[in-house]
Amino acid sequence: MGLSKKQIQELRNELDHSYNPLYFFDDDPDGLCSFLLFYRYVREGHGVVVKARPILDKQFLRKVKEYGPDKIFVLDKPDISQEFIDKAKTKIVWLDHHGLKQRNNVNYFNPMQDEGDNRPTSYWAYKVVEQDLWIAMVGIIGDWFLPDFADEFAEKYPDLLPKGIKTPDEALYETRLGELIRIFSFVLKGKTSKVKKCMKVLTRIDSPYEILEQKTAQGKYIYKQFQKLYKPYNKMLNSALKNAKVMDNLFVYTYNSRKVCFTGDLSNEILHKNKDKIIIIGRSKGGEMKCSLRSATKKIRPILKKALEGIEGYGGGHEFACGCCVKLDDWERFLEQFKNAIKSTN
Ligand SMILES: [Mn+2]
Repeated sequence: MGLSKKQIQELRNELDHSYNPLYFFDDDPDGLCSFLLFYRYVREGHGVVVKARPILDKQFLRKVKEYGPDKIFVLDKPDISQEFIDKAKTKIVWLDHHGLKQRNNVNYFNPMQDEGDNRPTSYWAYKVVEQDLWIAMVGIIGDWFLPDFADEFAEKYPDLLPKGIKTPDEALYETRLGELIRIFSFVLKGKTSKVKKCMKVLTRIDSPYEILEQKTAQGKYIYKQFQKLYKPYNKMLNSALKNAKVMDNLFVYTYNSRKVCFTGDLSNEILHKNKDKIIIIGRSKGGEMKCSLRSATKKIRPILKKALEGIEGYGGGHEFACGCCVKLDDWERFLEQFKNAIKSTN
């Protein structure tokens, strides 16, 4: 069920009555595409990507001051601090699909109001604006969801999404639409100034082919920024596939701190190639191992919970996709406990 028609209309109304909106959004394709959908509908305002933290907090008040918006839209962010809301002194509209939160003085839209409906933010943003289908598809499938209008898209762009694709996983790794999603995902990993430039360029691109086939100067620019980050990623992917520790059904690969964090992307792609395994990708930094965990069939959240017992660390997430952080001194013990937990939760 998700958001009602009335709520979608209300969101559209908020956009129609804003002349200088400020958008804060999550740093993944779902967040970026939600922003692009709204921005391209209003054609005014500014976007700020909220990187590497789940909460929009007082640190971002200076952006409010800088742009002096008449309205703030917060997209795909799991949380906003009450302090930010109170001090922004601007109307806030919040569209998200993570767990429900209680905050005062915000106009809050979350499909989770109906239990279990966590369709991506860009799915709802598309319902609001009803334009730029290709951007909506990038955001939605980038969040591992195949929407009801995927067929309509396949009809219009059969070369990007062939008919018969039945899972987001296939769409991500076996189609040209998947390549486009990776491009959107990787341009967000660059330096802030480059990310800003890419955001701006993306607000003006009118067709996916401008990027995929580098048909315009703008499309070429996006593609080039993508490649700068995709090349080192690919290197690491190959190294992971070659050098990982594989124990029964567990695939573990760790690497030392680099400037760019690839753990999420690596774990997804490695899972795609090893569906029978549980994947753990860790990045060690500052005495801690930060991990992404993935599985196709085995619920890993309860396993992770058991494995963390008595360990200095924390973690959680979805049933088949989790994250955790473990002190390096406890790493080997954590892995042992993880292996035991797999066996005891058959
Ligand atoms: Mn999302």
